[in-house]
Amino acid sequence: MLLFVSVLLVASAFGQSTNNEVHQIQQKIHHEVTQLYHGADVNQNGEFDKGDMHSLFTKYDLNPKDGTVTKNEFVSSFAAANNLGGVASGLFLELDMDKSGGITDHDLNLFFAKIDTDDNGHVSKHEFVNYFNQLFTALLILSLNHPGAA
Ligand SMILES: [Ca+2]
Ligand SMILES: [Ca+2]
Ligand SMILES: [Ca+2]
Repeated sequence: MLLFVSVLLVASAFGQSTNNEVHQIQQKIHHEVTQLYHGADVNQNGEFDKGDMHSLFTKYDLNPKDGTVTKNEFVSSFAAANNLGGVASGLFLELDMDKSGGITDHDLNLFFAKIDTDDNGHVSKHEFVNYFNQLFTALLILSLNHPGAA
């Protein structure tokens, strides 16, 4: 639902922005997503796999370390790790697939299946970059138009 609303807002925001602004935002997102992909392939095997996802999850599950990543845990670690702090809250909502208020193993499995768009059990770089480009574009435009909302 969030994503659907975001896409509508992106559509209207793009209508108001100049092509140049849109281009700059897209370049920034592409750069950040590429960086994110390199950081996300924790075990350096050339694809984003479930092992990587769990390594990242363990990094976020710090305070307390209880198998659930809360919004606070996620937002503070994510904002510290890259230049995408503005989308951290929106990304948390996306990752909390079952809307339980925290990210757990259950969410990670649902999320992995969502990014694996061709359903072959592997998330390729192409799938990863495509997914996060779209998501971050939506969240970033949302946060620019509605500071504090995303
Ligand atoms: Ca925790
Ligand atoms: Ca959850
Ligand atoms: Ca795939």
